[in-house]
Amino acid sequence: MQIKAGPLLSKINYPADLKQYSEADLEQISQELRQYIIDVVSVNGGHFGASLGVVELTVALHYALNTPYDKLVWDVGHQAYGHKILTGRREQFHTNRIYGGISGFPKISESEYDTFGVGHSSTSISAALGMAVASQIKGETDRQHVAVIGDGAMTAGLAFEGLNHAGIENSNVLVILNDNCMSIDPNVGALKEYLTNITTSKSYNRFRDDISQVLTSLSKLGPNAHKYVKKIEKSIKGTLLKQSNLFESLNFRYFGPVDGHDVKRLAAVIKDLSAIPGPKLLHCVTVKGKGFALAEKDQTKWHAPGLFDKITGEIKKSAQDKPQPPKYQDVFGHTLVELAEANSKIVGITPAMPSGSSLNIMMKAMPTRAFDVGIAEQHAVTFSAGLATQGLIPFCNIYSSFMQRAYDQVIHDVAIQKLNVVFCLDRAGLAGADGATHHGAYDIAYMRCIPGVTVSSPMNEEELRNLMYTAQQDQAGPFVIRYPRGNGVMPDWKRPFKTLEIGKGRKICDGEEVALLTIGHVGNFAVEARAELNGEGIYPAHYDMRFVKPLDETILHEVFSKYKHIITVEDGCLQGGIGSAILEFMADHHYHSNVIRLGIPDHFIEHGEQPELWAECGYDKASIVDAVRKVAVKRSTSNIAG
Ligand SMILES: Cc1ncc(C[n+]2csc(CCOP(=O)(O)OP(=O)(O)O)c2C)c(N)n1
Repeated sequence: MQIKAGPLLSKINYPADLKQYSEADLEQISQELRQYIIDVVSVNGGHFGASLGVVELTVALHYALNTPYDKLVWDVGHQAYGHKILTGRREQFHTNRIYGGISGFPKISESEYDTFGVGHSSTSISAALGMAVASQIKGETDRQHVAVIGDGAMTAGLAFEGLNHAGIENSNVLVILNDNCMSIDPNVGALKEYLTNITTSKSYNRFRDDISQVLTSLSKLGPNAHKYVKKIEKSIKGTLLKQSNLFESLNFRYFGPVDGHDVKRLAAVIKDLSAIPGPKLLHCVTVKGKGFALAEKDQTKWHAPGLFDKITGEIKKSAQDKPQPPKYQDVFGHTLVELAEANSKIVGITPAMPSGSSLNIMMKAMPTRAFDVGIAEQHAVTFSAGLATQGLIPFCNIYSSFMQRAYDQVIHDVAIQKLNVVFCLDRAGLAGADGATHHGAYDIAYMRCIPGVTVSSPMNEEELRNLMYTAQQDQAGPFVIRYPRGNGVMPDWKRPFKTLEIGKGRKICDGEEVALLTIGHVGNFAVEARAELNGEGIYPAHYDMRFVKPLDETILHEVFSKYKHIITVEDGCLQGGIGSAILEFMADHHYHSNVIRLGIPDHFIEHGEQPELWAECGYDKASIVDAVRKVAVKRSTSNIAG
């Protein structure tokens, strides 16, 4: 459905069109841009509050800078909808995050205005610095390089690595700190408190007013501008900045805090800052969800609310006539509290995803035993390792794709020391509309090669509970439990705990000729496929492997002895996945069966609904049916229970 833009916005296809308008029009343009985002996201879904919060900043940046010559890097990129709309993609914006449509994040291959592909946080300063140093080397010293980073993203170590380096390179980097006090959930940590202090401090506010006056007059001063800035800076440093400023101490010139919703002033400040060489930081205060009252009020809920009625604000839920199975994340959240009530050693850790992982359930029930550590996956893992050295049992919950950040910590800090950390990897497998940056495609491969790590995946809610129960009893080193985004299959999921034998899978049914070996939730696709195949007189066996490592060798010996064709199914990359592990087993034990592997192929999978992506990759129910049909011999009756 095509949505109509307002009268000014509809004439803006590129930043050059925006620049035709006078400063006096910028407020109306911002308003129209905000409305357009509301109109489209309400019927299409996607991230919401973050883009609303930077509408004015987006307009000001494209008005003041010379994009795409000047390089603009958005951190995370979930706030870049306004940027997309102003840079040639207004007409396609209704396809945002839809299969085959534009990406929900900036992407180099999509537009020359997208200078850097993002999705994972806190990369913008390093990337912008790389671009700035490249410009310097190429002699393009008039080019600006701007990183827009949120206060949440600023909590990551990577952001500080970028600041630390930028502070000694004399290149043109402007960091715009978009401070809205929010991550997805309320932002956490000492840095947040520091930023709040600056924002509310009287002396800094006076400083802000002084600097604003200087900057306003600067544009009229032309080439002598630097001299004046230096002079003013010196006097300010001598007085106001006596209370030391974190960014100043890293050699950045700090400006702000400024009102991030005053578009005219922002445009003027950004223009003026462009005239100052070297590393600079503009502290910009915004409200997440600005302009949509409900989103301003409940910022976590409106981070990515799904479809909603833009007039009433009612979030649309599909009506279901019977009880639905819960989300895996909620089974994790409730089960962890249940386990922690019985075992005082259990603690919970999340790097900035309390709502997304449902660790917020434990944070509420047991605030002293559950920790949101900020967007800091590496720290989350090593912090968990430290807790484990003291005999606690950390359940460290990290989205599979974000865990990629903390790989060395898993090996170096946890596995080599054989520490008992339980890693719960949420969003394992194809994650859906967030696309390639967010799919949890690699964890089976990257975890199973580490010595001493148990790697498991539940086929349903009960198995998830039992794996968590087993993991806290197991004292044999790191224990990984991977599970997907979305719902399980058991409305009646709260069953009594059972200890599972490590490295033991289960036979779901015997069969003829063909055996399906599945890991995790995709086992349910195989159950559905079998039902269809049975109707055609085809009877594959089915085993839920449950553990990738250690592999159930008893099952594998049985399968390789009994079946001609073995089809492995996994919601993970084929290279190095469980199918690969089974091929290794086959070679090591000199079996010669026909092994067919279904899983994620060796290229990056874009965005779309999960079922669309499962089908594309060839491991949804229909693909399993096809794979079995190709090798199986039909018969009309069977004495084998399906
Ligand atoms: C490495 C990594 N961890 C976690 C996330 C999930 N995530 C997406 S947006 C976000 C919050 C970012 O907060 P902030 O930078 O302040 O931006 P805001 O949404 O407030 O505008 C988080 C935690 C991510 N994208 N990347």
